[in-house]
Amino acid sequence: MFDVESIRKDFPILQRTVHGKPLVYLDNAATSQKPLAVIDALVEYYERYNANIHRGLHTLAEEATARYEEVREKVRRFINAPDKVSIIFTRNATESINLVAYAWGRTHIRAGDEIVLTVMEHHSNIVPWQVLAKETGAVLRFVDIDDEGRLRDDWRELIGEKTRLVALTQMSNALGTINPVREIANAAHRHGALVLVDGAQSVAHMPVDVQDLDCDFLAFSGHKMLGPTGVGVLYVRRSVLDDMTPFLTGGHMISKVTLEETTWNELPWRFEAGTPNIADVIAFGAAIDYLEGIGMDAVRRHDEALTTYALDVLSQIPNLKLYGPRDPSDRGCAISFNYGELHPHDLGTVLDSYGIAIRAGHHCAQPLMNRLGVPATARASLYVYNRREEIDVLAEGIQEAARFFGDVIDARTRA
Ligand code: C6P
Repeated sequence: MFDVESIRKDFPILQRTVHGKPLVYLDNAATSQKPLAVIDALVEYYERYNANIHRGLHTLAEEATARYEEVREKVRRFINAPDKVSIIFTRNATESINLVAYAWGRTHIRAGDEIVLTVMEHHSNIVPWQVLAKETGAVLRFVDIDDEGRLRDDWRELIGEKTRLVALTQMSNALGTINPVREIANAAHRHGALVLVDGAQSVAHMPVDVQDLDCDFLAFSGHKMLGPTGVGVLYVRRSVLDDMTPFLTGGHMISKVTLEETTWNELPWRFEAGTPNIADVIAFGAAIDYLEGIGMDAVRRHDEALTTYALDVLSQIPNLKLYGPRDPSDRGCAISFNYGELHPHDLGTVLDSYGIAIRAGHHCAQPLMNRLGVPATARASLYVYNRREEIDVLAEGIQEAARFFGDVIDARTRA
């Protein structure tokens, strides 16, 4: 049974006040809060078995190695990857995508090849491909969106004989849109192209199954799904992984080094150079346990119900423009909006004074903002511990801010 009140008790930060008001945390698309189980796992590692992994023969090193590698298996299960060696730990989704651009892109993309992206991508899924395209002479093509922020059907024409890679987000961080990844992957594969899914938002909010999506790469971050910062995941289809060259080189990713040459370590350690983020990976395992305890279907149902409520309440505020699909079943719970001429930064600052944390800005999606014709939006993004009352507080806060700035503008006009 999904019980938001008992979930809230697991998150110590939700007890705090901000500017004398109870914290209303609605910036989950940026990073989520952490349950005690995750915080405890971090403390336990440093208090009881802090050691480097894969190197030492002593007890602490063996314990740390076992706990770290257990998380690889947990991640495999969580996204239903067929093979544990397909799971590579990175620092974040951004690094995961860069790893693909370097370790696969540089050896597989040539002048004239096409990489298909969408206009709703986060900068992390645009910039690495721009850099690669500049280096190789490849061409980037972008799928456009319709008025509700859904992908237009033009991907059917854009994906063709020249396409080598289709890289797209499964859930937009700025519009909430959930994209038809499986259908797009089928089209890409028919043309011999690979598919990279940016799962930075989706993996935290809905069941994601790489076999079902039939993707070749899936990139995501632990910190948006209750885990600590500093842990990312890259899933790579096994047959593709065998054909990739290392990204970062140095310790831990080698098998044998002489003064003349080096042979690589086995998969997946070949792609994890240097001492990894041991403590945070182990605590990320606790985050996965926590989410599995709730159940990802239940997480999705909660998100959808709360999004339905939020869209309903927010759409009743005059002058408030909502972005993204109106049908909650087509979207996640990152809800972007603008109020009249009010700058989202001003709105965000006033909301903060009421204890409400939202994000205001371009959400690292400047091409999308250009496409929408706005410099920025305000964004409220929800998660497992949010409840309806907080949406009401948000709606009240927006209206208070509107009154405040309305009065300021009136006073200026009178002066
Ligand atoms: N979006 C947001 O406030 P990192 O920073 O590497 O953990 O995640 C990057 C990233 C990639 N793709 C999508 C769809 C994302 O939403 C993000 C992170 C945050 O929207 C921080 S900019």
